[in-house]
Amino acid sequence: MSVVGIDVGFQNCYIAVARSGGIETIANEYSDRCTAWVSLASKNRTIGNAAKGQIITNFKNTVHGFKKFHGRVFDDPYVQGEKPKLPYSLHKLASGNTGIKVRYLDEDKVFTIEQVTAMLLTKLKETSESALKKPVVDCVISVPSFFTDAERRSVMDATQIAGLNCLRLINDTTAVALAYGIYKQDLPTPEEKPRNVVFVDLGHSSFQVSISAFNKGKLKVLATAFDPYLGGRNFDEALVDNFCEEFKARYKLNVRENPRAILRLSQECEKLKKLMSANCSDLPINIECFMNDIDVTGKMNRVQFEELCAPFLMRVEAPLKAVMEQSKLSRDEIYAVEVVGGATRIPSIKERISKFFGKDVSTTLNADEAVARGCALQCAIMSPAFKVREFSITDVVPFPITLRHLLKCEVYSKNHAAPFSKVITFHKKEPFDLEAFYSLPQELPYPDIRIGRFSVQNVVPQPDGESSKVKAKVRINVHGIFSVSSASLIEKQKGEGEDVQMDMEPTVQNEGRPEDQVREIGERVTGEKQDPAAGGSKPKVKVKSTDLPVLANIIRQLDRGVLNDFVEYESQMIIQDKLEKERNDAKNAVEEYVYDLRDKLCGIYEKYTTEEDSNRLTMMLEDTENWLYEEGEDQDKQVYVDKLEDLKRFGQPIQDRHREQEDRPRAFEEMGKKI
Ligand code: ATP
Ligand code: K
Ligand code: MG
Repeated sequence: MSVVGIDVGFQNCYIAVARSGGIETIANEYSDRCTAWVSLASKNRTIGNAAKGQIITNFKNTVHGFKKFHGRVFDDPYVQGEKPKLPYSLHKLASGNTGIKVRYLDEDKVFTIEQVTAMLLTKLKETSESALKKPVVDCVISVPSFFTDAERRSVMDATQIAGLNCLRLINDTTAVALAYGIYKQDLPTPEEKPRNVVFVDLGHSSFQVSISAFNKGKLKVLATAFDPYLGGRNFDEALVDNFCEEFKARYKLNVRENPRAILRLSQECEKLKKLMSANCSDLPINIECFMNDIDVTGKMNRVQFEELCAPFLMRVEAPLKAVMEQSKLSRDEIYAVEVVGGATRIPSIKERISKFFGKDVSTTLNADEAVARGCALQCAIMSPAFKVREFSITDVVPFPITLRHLLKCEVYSKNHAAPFSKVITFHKKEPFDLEAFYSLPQELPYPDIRIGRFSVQNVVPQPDGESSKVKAKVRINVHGIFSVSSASLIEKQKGEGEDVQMDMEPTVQNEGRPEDQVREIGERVTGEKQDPAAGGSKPKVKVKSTDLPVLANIIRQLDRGVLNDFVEYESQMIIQDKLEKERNDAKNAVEEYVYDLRDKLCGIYEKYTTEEDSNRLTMMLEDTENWLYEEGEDQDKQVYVDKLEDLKRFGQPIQDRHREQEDRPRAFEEMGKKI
């Protein structure tokens, strides 16, 4: 069983794995991070860092910045706001969801967001597999703490398309908290006052803050707060806007109309932004042949940058304030403020955080890798094959959830512990629907508050015609996803008396539970089933319980049949990529052979061939080289394999004669040693 943690960032993805030595992050062929880019082309896909190289030549089919399209409809204000900024096209799917339109295999194709993320996950899976040298299936993946049900379900579908088994979707800041706490030897004992630590993650697209209370062997998230639309990209965009205006004035260039130029400018602005984190003085931006063969230059310093980005810098405080208010802690009860995420390297961000809490921020964790490490640790905890310290995590519900039948009742309040199950009792004579939705529209990152409709089926009256008692179990699972997970009809056995309840609505009682209407069941992360009937202290009443089917109709969820088709299609694309790679490798082998042999014919092979043979072979090599640029440019793999065979028929004898000659003195030497 593999132990893998994946941080799927808006810009950067990291993988951490457990090996015998502990948790380590792994690198792909380019670097320790995998850029969240996917490029589609006429023969294959390029995913990760290599895709970034495609943006200039294939920008319309090179997809990035798609993480926050999960669970969102095309008409969503955020999606509409992003649309004009993207070099690729978005498409409204029949379901209303956001799709991505590209050319792939010389056809117009629309991919769902789940498919695009699955492509990225396929790459991350392959990277993990080549590092671990075994198949990777089980993993833990991070999501922003503010991801709603629709977003989480969508990410889960993506993991399934990629052939991964996600044991847990863990919130970014919770993963960081785990990475912080698990190795700490000096945490307070369970009886002592916990140690409260603030975790701040400012990534490329979003800002997340949480407070966790630590005791030995456990952490409890107290509160989370966020600005889902504040991240490093805002600072890049501010710089891009600034230079677009400047270049318009100075060079009369309309940069906005040229997607390629915008992409290049964005990259340069990001570099400039990073340089400004380490440097106060004027820093240059230079782009050669930017547009219309014009070279452009500009400059900026940190003071100007902060002025330009003041509206974004101002937004840092609100989530910090919100998280403190929710936790009801005072500032002197905060032990440390740990910051991670690339954009916390901006000095004035750090200053603002530190000023707010009245203490220096700590950077004891690796700002880039902490999330992935936390994910891998969670995976190790959940894996029976791996021994790690016991460490229990209690997370929180980010948005309050209400269930409506005839009346509304809030089943999960904000910051309610998660994962968590509750049992709600209804008195019904017929099947009924429960609508789940988020209680506070103003807190949600998008306008649609619905979660789904759950139909409790097969409900019948009691034999005496009275209402039946129906127990429905609602839960927030390990992924932070809500559902009405099961229901049962409780039939009174003859002779058992119980008052018939007249009200048809559940009364939610989170504490005190006078009539046991709602029973809370704390859930363990191990996922073991808990008996909803266990733990009650009432005298035993003899009842017969019949399971009732619950039909779930989830908002914006990918159709299950379609999901299976996508699983199939992803594996076809993987095969296609593999075949294309083999074809390219075969072609490269011909090219390499040509160059190698030509060099050697005028060098070390010279004395092993006649001048005539050598000339003929050189001609052949030259013909092949030309062929590779003309009709040989794009052939099937077998054509290249045959071509190489052809060349080898002439080249190999020379090579053999050379090797024989080389080996001879060595053989004598060996013999000499033996004698
Ligand atoms: P998200 O968490 O929003 O999904 P992500 O995880 O991909 O995004 P990170 O990798 O944490 O984001 O951070 C990337 C951001 O950090 C980019 O905007 C990048 O420009 C910025 N960044 C990285 N290094 C620096 C630096 N030295 N100074 C300023 N910004 C930086
Ligand atoms: K990241
Ligand atoms: Mg991140």
